[in-house]
Amino acid sequence: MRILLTGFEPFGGQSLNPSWEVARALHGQQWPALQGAQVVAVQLPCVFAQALPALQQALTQHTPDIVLALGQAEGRCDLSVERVAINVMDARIPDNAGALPIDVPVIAGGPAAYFSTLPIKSLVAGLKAAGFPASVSQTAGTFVCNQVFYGLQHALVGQGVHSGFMHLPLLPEQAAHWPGPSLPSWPLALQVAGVQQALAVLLAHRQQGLADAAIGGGTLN
Ligand code: PCA
Repeated sequence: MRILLTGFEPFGGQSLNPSWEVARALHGQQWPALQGAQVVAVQLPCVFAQALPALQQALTQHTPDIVLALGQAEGRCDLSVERVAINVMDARIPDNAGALPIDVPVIAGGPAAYFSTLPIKSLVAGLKAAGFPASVSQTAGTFVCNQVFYGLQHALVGQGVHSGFMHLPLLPEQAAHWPGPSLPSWPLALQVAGVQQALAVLLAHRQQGLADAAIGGGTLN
């Protein structure tokens, strides 16, 4: 089993991005719940024009069975498992190359949205059971994270790879200097442990061919 973990470079004037700090901490690591699966971390540029080519290169190079894309979501207070990626780029701040696309499709002519192919409800339940606050999020925004999530799902349609996106809170070092009202943060070690637990849940599902233990009995995931 190969797991691709992506994280983003810092953006918006920051010098850290928790998604990359977590991904790189887990690159090449082994722990019991991984059962020998390999974890490869790849950093993606926070640049609309470069993120999807970099993602595609990583998919081609590593041919993963599971992809968990990570991103920073300032203001979120838990591990945010994203349900859906939408076909729009609508930036509120410039990306790292200064681009500010407004109401532009991620992929012209593509479907309006893609659902995550991760077992999102089981993932949230498995995180909570291990003590990590987590929730399903209904929007990954309209910035580069959503673009990458959409491009990821688009690239893997019909390939049987389990893929999706999870947003992370800020790191304490970032929150301490954040302008405006104070924002929640998680220490890096806690974020790393949470993502380790997420990968354990995803692997167990993948290996056992389980359907999502959807609360309420729906069939979407
Ligand atoms: N967060 C941004 C882009 C990169 C990141 O880590 C987002 O939520 O779109």
